[in-house]
This record gives sequence, structure tokens and C-alpha cells, in this order.
Amino acid sequence: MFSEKMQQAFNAQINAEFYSEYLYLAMKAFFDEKHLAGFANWFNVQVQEEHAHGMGMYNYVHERGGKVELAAIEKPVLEGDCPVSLFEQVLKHEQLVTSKINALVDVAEAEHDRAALSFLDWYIKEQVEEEANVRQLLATLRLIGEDKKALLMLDRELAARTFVAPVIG
Ligand code: OFO
Repeated sequence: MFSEKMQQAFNAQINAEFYSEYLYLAMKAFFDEKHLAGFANWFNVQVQEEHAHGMGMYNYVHERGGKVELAAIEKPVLEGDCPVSLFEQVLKHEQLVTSKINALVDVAEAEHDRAALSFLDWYIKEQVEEEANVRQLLATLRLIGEDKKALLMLDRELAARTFVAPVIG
């Protein structure tokens, strides 16, 4: 039985995942504008990942016999205008998403919804990976500092990132 509370909490998280997609699309646009194609590619992969995260929950709500309700997606606002400040924002954002997933798990626990708990395990692990990847990139960017050559080398490296559709749940 998929409770009303669970349904509402899942719908809120669907919105958060699609907001992440939108935020990263705004960041891709930032780097496209600067002709940093590798960074833009990295964010394009993020966009696709977040879409997959949102759709994973969308499909799950249906699978449980619930109703998907899509809310408005907030306008993304970029904090800063350099790679370091944007990646700081990404890290802060992913930490926020982690806390939202944890809160969703709390609802599943309170509702004694074992199926939802098992489904959400994938998202818990994914958040650990998301945060670790961003932390790593942020550390590299801080090391690079004002070195343009190193920044272009990193840009070339990020151009190689490809999207692999995740198997969720
Ligand atoms: Fe969906 O993991 Fe990022 O936000």
C-alpha cells in the first residue's frame, strides 16, 4: 500500500530531481557561452543523470499505483561567475539533495514502507557518489587557481565524460 504521505514525498522529490536537471542545464549554458566545451559536456551528462533520477521516481510512483503530480520548477540562479564558485554551488546543492533523500527515507520509515526503503537505497548510494565526484573536481579546480593552461587541460578531460543510463532500484 502506497500511502498518501509517501506519494506526496515522492512527488516533492521528483520536483527536486527535475530542478537539479534545470540547474545543471543553466550551468551547461554558462560554460557553452564561455566556449569551455568539456565543462559544458560534464554538465550535459549531469542533466541526463538528473533526468534519469526524476524519471526513476516517476516510474516508481506509477509502479506502486500512485499518482504523479508535477509541480512548477523554480528558476535556477547561478551563484558566482567562475568554475570554482559554480562547483561550490553544485556541492552545496548535492548536499541539499542528500538531505532531501534522507528525509524521504524518514517518511518511508515512518510509513513502514519497506518496498520504498529498498527502492531508495539506490538513491542513497548515488548521492555518496555525486558528492564525491563534485568534491574531487572542486579540489582540482582550487589547485588550478588562475592557471589557464591547466584549466584548458581539465576542460579537455571533461569532454570525455559520457552518460551511462543508470539502472535504478
Ligand atoms: Fe539526483 O542527484 Fe544530483 O541532484
